[in-house]
Amino acid sequence: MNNFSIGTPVNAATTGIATFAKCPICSDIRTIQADIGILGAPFDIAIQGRSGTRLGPRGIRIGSTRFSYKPGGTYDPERNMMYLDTNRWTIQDCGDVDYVPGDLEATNANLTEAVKLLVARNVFPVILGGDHSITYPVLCGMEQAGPFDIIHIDAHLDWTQSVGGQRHSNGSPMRCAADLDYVGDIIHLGVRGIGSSGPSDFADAAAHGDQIYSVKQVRKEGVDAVLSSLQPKRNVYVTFDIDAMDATCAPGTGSPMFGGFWYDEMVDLLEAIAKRFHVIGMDLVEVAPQYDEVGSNSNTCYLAARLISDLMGFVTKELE
Ligand SMILES: [Mn+2]
Repeated sequence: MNNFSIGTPVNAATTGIATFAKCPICSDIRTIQADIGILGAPFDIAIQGRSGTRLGPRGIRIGSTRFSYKPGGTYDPERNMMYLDTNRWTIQDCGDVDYVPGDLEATNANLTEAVKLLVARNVFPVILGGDHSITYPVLCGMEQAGPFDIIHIDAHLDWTQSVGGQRHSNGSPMRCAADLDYVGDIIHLGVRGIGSSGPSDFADAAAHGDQIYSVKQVRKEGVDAVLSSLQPKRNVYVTFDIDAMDATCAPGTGSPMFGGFWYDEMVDLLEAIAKRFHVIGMDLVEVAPQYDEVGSNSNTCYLAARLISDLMGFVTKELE
């Protein structure tokens, strides 16, 4: 969306409406015609630790205004490639899914329905969380896109049985995902540190056939070896918890963890995922901008926006 200008608009990052990467707004998801649809899920009522991810989509959008996709694409000098050419790819920001205060079921139903609408219209969903409980209702909305495998990038396993009887907390999305009959294999990348999943949860995940890799294991074995635990060319959904990244570059989250991935190695991983599999959708969750603003720094929001943009660029490049 161009700013008003007597001459050619500059559209500087600090101006205009802060849609994702300042992409055009889709005002009615029921009639969307786009290749990629950005959709916010600003809910954090299922979080166990520090709240705040309800402001995640807004924070990520503000972080993303540093990018502006344009005709001809954006140049990556390291790869000598142009990415996300707006003449080739239509990316629209669908706004947020409505949140019903205190009602996880009604809120999740809204999210599932919105994702179904995107899938039915062949739009690649990019979901901005929200706490990690949003992934299960997103996956429910992805049923028509199944079967598919899942790549789960996270400091935590997220296979917790229940938290005080609540099966849909932010500690349980992968256990819930494993119950869906159109979800195939699951791999977890980045698991480390303290989480709500205990030894029996890890045993359950292993019994389901999940492959679990810590950051150290990914580094030791290499990206190709780790990704070879999934069949190539299959459909894959990517769910990305920002706490997979090291706490020093991603402090703006409920449970930041040291010993995480660095940006450069994550970009290589995302590129390898896009080349090896057919990525059909993604979410990025657990960004809590409140904890990010030390010294007016919004690194985590910017990092999240950057990682989403990188994966969108790699995925679309494979289809050009
Ligand atoms: Mn998680």
